[in-house]
Amino acid sequence: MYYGSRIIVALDPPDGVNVIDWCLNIVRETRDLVAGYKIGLPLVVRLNSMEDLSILSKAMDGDRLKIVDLKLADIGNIMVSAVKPFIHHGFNYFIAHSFIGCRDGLDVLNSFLRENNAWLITVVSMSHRGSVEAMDDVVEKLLEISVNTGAWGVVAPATRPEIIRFVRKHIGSRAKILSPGIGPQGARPGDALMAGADYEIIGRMITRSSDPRHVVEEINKIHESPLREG
Ligand code: BMP
Repeated sequence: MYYGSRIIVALDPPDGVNVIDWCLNIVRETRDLVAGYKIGLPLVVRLNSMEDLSILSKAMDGDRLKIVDLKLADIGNIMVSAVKPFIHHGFNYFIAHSFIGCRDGLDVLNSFLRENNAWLITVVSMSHRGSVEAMDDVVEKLLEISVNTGAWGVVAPATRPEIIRFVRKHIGSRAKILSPGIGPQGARPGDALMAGADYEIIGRMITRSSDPRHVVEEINKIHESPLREG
């Protein structure tokens, strides 16, 4: 068993595959080398049965982060309805947008998650360029909402390390930072960790490779070096 990996693999299946078989192959090849997995709409909308999620969550080792990324942005009651089936099938971390606010929104979701041994992750800035059009102007406000809600973690972009540095300075150790945007989106493995992130969310660089296990091993090595220096 490999402890200490900072990699969360984004399981976004390509066209033309059986999505559960595709995920299971990658999970079985990498589960002893990563911190966790993230599933989202590209997988969920192609499931034949929600029961398949149990097979998938069981294949991930028990102590992995099993993140569901629906980027929820609704009233609390509706978000609770949306996460319930995933909790039932063994998933335990859920991503929601922070811009919806705490009262009757994130606070309701967070309370429900905590009662069910699950944790909230909020989005405070995104990795694509459009994030600067609105979200990045209010990152501080979004962080305040996230911290007031008691979010376990926040998503901030590996593509803009200055935002990660800002987020870390602002929240200290009150929440984890999870950073996507590595590989096809432009950031390099290790960039986000160097800026203060706790985990790097990495999809295609690993999942589209002919040897996902090897890529994960190489990224773990890169991650260990900045951490040693830091
Ligand atoms: P990839 O490494 O293949 O670019 O995938 C990145 C993953 O992170 C995707 O699942 C995407 O939904 C997610 N993500 C992102 O790319 N940017 C964000 O700002 C927030 C995300 O959740």
